[in-house]
Amino acid sequence: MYTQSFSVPDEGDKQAALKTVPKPQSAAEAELQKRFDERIDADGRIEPRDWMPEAYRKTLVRQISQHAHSEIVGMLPEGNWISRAPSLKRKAILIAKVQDEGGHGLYLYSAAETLGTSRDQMLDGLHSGKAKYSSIFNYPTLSWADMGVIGWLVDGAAIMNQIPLCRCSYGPYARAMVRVCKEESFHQRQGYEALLVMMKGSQAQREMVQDAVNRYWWKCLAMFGPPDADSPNSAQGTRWGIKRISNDDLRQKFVDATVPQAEVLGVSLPDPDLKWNEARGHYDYGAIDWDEFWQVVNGHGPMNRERLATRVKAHDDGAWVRDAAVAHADKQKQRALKSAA
Ligand code: FAQ
Repeated sequence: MYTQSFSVPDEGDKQAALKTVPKPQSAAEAELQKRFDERIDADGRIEPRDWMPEAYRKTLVRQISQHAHSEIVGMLPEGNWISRAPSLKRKAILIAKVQDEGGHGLYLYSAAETLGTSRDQMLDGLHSGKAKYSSIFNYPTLSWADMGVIGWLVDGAAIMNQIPLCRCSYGPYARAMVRVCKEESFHQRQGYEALLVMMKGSQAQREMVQDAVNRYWWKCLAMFGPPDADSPNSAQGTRWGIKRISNDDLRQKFVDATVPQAEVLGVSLPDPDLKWNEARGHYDYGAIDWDEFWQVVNGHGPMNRERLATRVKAHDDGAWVRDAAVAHADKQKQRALKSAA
């Protein structure tokens, strides 16, 4: 259930690819499909109780659950620095940010549950290694500057990708994204501000920031997903109004927005091919290492094992809380039955 339920042939022919969605069987289903298509074409919203094609449902469960997993696994690299924050102010900000990411995971699991999948099923997918989560969280956080760079670049990339999702065709996902984006924008600014302070500090601090930028830049570009030509889910996701802007277009927007921010900060971006292209009206940038990306996505990044092991342990350690909540709910039910009798 965590991978695409229908395969899109890599023929470079998007129309042919769209035809792989199974056709409705009965006249009643054909009518429902027609209404669904009309609503999508009119840029309307699909809500949990509306009829929807199974492939649309599965695609949303795949994307929303992976997004939720990314948020909660994304708590780990920064959580690692809470006890080592350089001041009370930075510690309070970091705790708030990490808590927000946990909250984002919860809104997203709830949104995915409206599609008829349980949280346990989704977590099983994550813990067994079947479900994906964002590649970016499989890298270590080596210095305090990584906290600033994650805010500036990782949250910056996340916002770039998530703003169009506020207009996604599935109502609960789109609504969750509105709040998530507001919070992410605070995350991005706090990271940038922390870096500005460090860049005005000592030479050692400036070098620490540059080192963090060097390590994270290319990984952030890969966060947007494979190039459009190698993105099997894009054509159908776009047709269904889930995806509004393509992986490559979002990546380009991110580069264009980030280069001037790097100049203000006084850091260089580690790409000798990065330069303004007057004819395109965009920055050109160098080649992304897609082999490394797929290695990481397939579980072989520097921190994949540790991230999953930490998540599984946290889940197991929390079993008593879930058991206590179930026992409490059972007691309340018994009491209600007794007083009704
Ligand atoms: N990492 O055909 P496409 C955050 C997979 S939240 C791992 O292009 P699609 C907040 C993809 O799933 C960051 N896997 O797929 C935060 C698919 O595999 P599948 C997460 C990736 O869905 C900040 C295969 O490659 N954001 O950072 C990645 O059309 C700081 C082929 O790809 C979201 O999840 C990747 N980077 O487009 C937290 C946003 N990219 O499933 C803490 C919602 C691609 O077929 C601290 N998701 N893959 O087996 C999306 O917008 C889309 O799912 C994309 C991928 C754009 C990620």
